[in-house]
Amino acid sequence: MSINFRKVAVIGTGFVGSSSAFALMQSSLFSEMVLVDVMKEKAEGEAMDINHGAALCNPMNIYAGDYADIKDAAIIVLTAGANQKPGETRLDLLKKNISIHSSIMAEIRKQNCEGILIVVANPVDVLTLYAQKYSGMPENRVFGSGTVLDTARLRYLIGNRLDVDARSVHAYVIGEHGDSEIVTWSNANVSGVPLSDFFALRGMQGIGDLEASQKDIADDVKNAAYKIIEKKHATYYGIAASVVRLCRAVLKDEKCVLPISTCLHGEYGISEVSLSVPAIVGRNGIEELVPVLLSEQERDDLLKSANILKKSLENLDI
Ligand code: 6V0
Repeated sequence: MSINFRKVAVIGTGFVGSSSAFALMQSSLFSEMVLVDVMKEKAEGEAMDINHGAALCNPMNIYAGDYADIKDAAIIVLTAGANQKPGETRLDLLKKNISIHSSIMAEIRKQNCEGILIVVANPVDVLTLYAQKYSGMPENRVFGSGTVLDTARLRYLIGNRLDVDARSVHAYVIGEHGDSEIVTWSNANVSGVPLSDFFALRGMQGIGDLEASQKDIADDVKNAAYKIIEKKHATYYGIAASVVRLCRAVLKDEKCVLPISTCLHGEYGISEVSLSVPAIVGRNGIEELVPVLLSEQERDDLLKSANILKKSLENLDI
């Protein structure tokens, strides 16, 4: 069976899956969307609701289906799994979600999917490694949303602080999508102007301001999910927009550089662990990892992040 480039599948129709489905409907990227959930009624209800919205803005065929329906999808978005409760870290979800994903991988494997699999459920780095090993799909066609959302949060906060469009800010969050993530301050810039110069340009003189602002911003990025979960029990709109961003990069073969999660094989001195680094994303999924220059401190922190993730793999049969 060949790929239907107008079709997307979303597995898991909780907060993240349904928000992603709604955002994908509005994106006009696809004309067909199948929703799969172990609670079939939930998927059916979401399909009905989103179809009614689609009738007003972007007619498409949205339905609840099962795994046979994902086979020809150009992109499969995997959001199924427990979410964080207040006080829980993403790594706390590991045992529950590996067990859910082990049954999902068995289903995906049977379909011999030729499209792209985007893992979103947490802990996204470990579940990406798991999917790269057990989905039966080649490694380049499976990746995690990784720190795309964290990077959006970072760019939003820098843009907000400097009163400039977040899309003109160039900076990445890399490493674990979680507590050990790293902001690559050493190469951060606004439209090619180093951050320190841009701070001065916007009237924030003095290195003290810059360092304090960087620390505040990095903390806010790291704690964003905890704060949102404390207030509204789940996060979903930011990740839904990240899913659309990734789908657009793939579908339109954009070859856009995005910090997605994938298994490293010696890059940055890291092996056999999945975490986020900037990569060129296009029709074939991951085309190439981009070796961004890091400071010594950032390199050390990336290794620490990799080690934390590696430790979380101990006692798991991956
Ligand atoms: P939710 O609202 O509890 O939805 C989970 C859905 O998965 C439910 O509808 C379940 O019925 C379904 N489900 C469970 N088991 C299966 C199965 N075997 N097959 C199919 N469907 C199943 O959670 P929510 O939508 O809030 O979060 C989903 C996942 O996304 C969690 O792991 C979150 O931590 C993660 N997030 C990841 C983000 C990222 O940046 N990568 C951001 C936000 C949340």
